[in-house]
Amino acid sequence: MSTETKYGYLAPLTEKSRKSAVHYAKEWFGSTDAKRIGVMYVIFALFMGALGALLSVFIRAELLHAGPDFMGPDFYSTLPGMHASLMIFFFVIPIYTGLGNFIIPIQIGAPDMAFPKLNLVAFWILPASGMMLLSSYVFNAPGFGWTAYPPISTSAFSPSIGADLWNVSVILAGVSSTMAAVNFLATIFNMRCKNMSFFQLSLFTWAIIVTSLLILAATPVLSSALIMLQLERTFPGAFHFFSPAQGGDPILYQHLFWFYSHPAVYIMILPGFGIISEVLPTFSRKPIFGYSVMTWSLVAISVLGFLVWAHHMFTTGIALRVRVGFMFLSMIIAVPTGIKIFSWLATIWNGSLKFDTPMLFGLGFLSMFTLGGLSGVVIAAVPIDIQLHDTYYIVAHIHYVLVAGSVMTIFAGLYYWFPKLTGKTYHETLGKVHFWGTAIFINVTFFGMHYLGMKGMPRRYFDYDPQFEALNFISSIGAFALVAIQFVWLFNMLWSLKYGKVVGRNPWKDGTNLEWYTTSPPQHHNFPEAPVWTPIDRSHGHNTGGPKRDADQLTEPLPAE
Ligand code: HEM
Ligand SMILES: [Cu+2]
Repeated sequence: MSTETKYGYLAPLTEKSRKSAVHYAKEWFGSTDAKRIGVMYVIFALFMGALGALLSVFIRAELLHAGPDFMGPDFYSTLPGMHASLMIFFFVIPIYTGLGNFIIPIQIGAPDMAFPKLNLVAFWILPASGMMLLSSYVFNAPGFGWTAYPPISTSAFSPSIGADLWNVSVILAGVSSTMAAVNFLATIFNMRCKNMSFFQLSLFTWAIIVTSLLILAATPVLSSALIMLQLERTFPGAFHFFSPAQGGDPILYQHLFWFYSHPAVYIMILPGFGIISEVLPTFSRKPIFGYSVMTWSLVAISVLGFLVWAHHMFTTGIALRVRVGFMFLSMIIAVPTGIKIFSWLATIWNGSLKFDTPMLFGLGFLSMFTLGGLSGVVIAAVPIDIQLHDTYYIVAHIHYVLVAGSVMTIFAGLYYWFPKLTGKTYHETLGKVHFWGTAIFINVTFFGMHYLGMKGMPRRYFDYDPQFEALNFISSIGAFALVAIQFVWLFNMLWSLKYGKVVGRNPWKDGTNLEWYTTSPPQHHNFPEAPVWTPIDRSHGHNTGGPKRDADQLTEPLPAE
């Protein structure tokens, strides 16, 4: 076996980089291969996610007991916003972009992304803007949360350069994400292999299409709001869009911000829905239930996602009839989401289930994300939200959808595709330990927050009333354990890179999409020759054998495993 077939895209390309680690690294940093860019995204996002987790440990350490413990209120105030910015803009969104880069071209049978150089630029913007975000800690990090509402975010109340750095960094992250979205759309629209029509696409590919459309439509609105904010910060004499003292309208900022940021919550979950729609069929050994309603519900969620933003603004004094409209639309989003949940349940129903780690994360997602969706419907009700807005109930909601939701799907995807990315298996028992620890500690950390919120504990505060101590203590212990158990995962990945068993093309045996028909790890340009897709009945076909593909199109016959 040549090194290229054995190590695929991981193999050094030149004699020089074979001999020197520095050259090999340089080759990666400048590579336009979507798989290498994808891996760089994943590693970078995991690094930023680890920093975000560190900040959450600081938060929970301070809240372990009532009264000041470790830090002052000024430093504390920077933590929730920085934690959220790191997690949203630098962990969840980019890690999906990374997995998409790796998997999408392969799933559609293309050799690479449509614009490889744009792809590389889009990636490198992120470390630059990430450094900007972090360096704001050197110049007085802002304490205005991830939402940066004026007037607190104007120069009168947040004069530090740190606040400017935060702002510009988030604008740049948006630019990067827009570039990636354009690239995904161009790739999927133009580079599908023969016979791969739109309704033959995998649901992960569909999820990336819909997410990219959301990014294209929503991100420019966030950028506009932040650019307006920056103009007002830098030239306070000349611009006053938002400062009420000069006749500006702070509520206008909230409309612009949430016009992006509600769709953004779907930018942070739809690719995860896509991953789950790959994992559940593979480990249930059945095709996905209701393929076409699964695609249309993605579209419906994204359209409705643009019509609900003011549910974040129920307490800002907007007219009641407007609030009621937004309340109904918000509740209606639960319908297409429910369609997905029930279709996933129907997918596993009567399947012959295998409980490998990706499946455990898939099932964990299904049960726990639903709780987050339910609390969403609760706070979508105007009278209830007036009570619960800006309390810990919202923190509970966010974390059930984003940690029990998005993060569970990310791990499902990382375990599912680990053998494809590396050509090795991971350690299954360690994977299971990681899953159970994560699932249990998520609930220890976040469940009690529902009660704290209902009792009136406000979010983003440095201290709390002593009556809230017991639940806060439990939550903090849960959070420390949740972070600690992630080291099991890290160890597993590193250990398996070296000692994992070498795998064939389709290690799960029941993977049906094109990534399971190329080598593990795939070669540069993914396939030796352009593959030809044999159309399958996506909803009904029995898929244990996978779609029949012209085996001659691949250099080696499909393995018999
Ligand atoms: C049935 C679906 C959902 C409904 C009806 C819903 C409803 C709401 C409402 C009304 C709020 C504002 C509460 C307030 O501040 O008073 C909210 C906040 C939030 N939701 Fe949801 N939600 C849903 C699903 C999701 C999903 C899927 C995600 C993410 C994956 C998400 C992420 C968030 C975040 C991050 C916030 C807090 C934003 C902040 O103020 O920092 N939600 N949700
Ligand atoms: Cu929302």
